[in-house]
Amino acid sequence: MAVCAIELTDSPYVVVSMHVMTRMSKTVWEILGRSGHFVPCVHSVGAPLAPGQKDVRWPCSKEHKYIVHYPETKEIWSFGSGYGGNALLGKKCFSLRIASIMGREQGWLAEHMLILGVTSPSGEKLYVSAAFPSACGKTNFAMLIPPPAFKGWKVSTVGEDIAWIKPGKDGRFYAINPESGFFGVAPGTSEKTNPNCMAMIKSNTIFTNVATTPDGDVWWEGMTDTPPARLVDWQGKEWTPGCGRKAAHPNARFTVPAAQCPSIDSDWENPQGVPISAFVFGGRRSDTVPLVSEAVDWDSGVYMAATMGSETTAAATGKVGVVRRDPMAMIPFVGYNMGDYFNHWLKLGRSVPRRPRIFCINWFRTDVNGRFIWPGYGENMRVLKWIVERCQGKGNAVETPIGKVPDFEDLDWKGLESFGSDKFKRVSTVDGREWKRELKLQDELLQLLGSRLPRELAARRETLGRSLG
Ligand code: TSX
Ligand code: MN
Repeated sequence: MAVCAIELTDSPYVVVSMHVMTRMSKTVWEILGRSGHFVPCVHSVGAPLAPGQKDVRWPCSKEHKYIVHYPETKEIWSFGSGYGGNALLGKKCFSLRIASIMGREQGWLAEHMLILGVTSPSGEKLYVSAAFPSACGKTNFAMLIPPPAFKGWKVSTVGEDIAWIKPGKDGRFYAINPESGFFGVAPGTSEKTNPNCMAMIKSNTIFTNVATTPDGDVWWEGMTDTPPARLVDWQGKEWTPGCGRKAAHPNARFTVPAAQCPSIDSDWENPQGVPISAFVFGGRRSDTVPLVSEAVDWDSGVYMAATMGSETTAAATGKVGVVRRDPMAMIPFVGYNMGDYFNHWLKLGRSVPRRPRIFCINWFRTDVNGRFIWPGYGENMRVLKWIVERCQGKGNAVETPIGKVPDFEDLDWKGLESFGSDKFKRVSTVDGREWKRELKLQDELLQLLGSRLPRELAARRETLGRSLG
């Protein structure tokens, strides 16, 4: 499924980062020969270093930034930005925006999804692909470590950001991770939230906009409970715990080879991809959306994915706590009309006989005091196990107007006996009043699509409205 691309850049930062993120090598020239096809990418930071300037931080243009994609000729031109997604053109620009156009033309999907494997104690292995908007812990989920009570269960990582998914000859979808590295958000990453990741970034890692310690190590908010007494912050200034500034930029990053991931899957570089049994869509919602639900069929699943949203967290842009719709976590990345994109999903799914089941998850329901009810992190394995069992035709579920959900008894609670059925109710009830309001909010998104809204999605909206009364 690989595609060749060539990026010209004036940034050494981009060169070394691309070496981690892609399979940059002489082999590309051999594959291309004299006439092979490649995606041409040009990048300039748009701000030359002054003669003799040795600043290790990269420059960028203050006035002009253009990140331009040409769907017809599949070209990418990026000017004026040094930031990852705008400069490492193989990532969002190519693997999602241009690739989504290629996928539409050629009958496959380029998705903003992690890919993970779940192995049960019996040795049976299933693959799951999942899409989350930002601030939902996608990288943490891709590298999940099951709780001690789940002896014999294993989660392995194929990718944590992008999946290319194609129909296989056996009637299943197969997915590859087109990248060879992880470009992850540093703040919040710790031994508690993602021990696999902390082990992974001990070597061969490029850190961007993090703080540094006097002994030359790195630090960011959330890495340890107590910050070091003295740091140099992400802008090179002296920093102490009480100074009132963030030590690391909130979007500080690590760039690390995927091969260093302790949970990397044995088939992560299989050129055939891995067979996908389930698509999972998530969001950050304090109410309404249950812990987990399964769509009744493909079209309902696409509706769920198309209307998924997250409550805003950072106050940087607009209000906190309002639902922002981000269908399939692809709003910034689909290279063509969004209605046509949903239609592509609907049609492609119909053409694949052994299409995956579709699930929707939400780790973020809160109680009356605003505290998270679900423990999250490794405990998400309980939800993942139910998803796997559903795919195997084993797990039990009860029907609700919005889809199938597990009863309390349908999840495995061993090792988490303190999480009683009343707490479970609070994370998983489907409230008719809340959902009627939710449908009204979803209408705002569907209306934006105008005449490009696929008939199937309009029909699903009608069905939901009727079943909620
Ligand atoms: O990544 C997260 N995941 C997925 C992990 C596999 N986060 C971090 C989100 C921001 C990037 C979560 N935060 C998750 C989660 O499942 N759940 C929560 C909410 C939460 C936060 C803190 C606690 C519990 C849940 N703390 C204690 O229980 C002590
Ligand atoms: Mn991403």
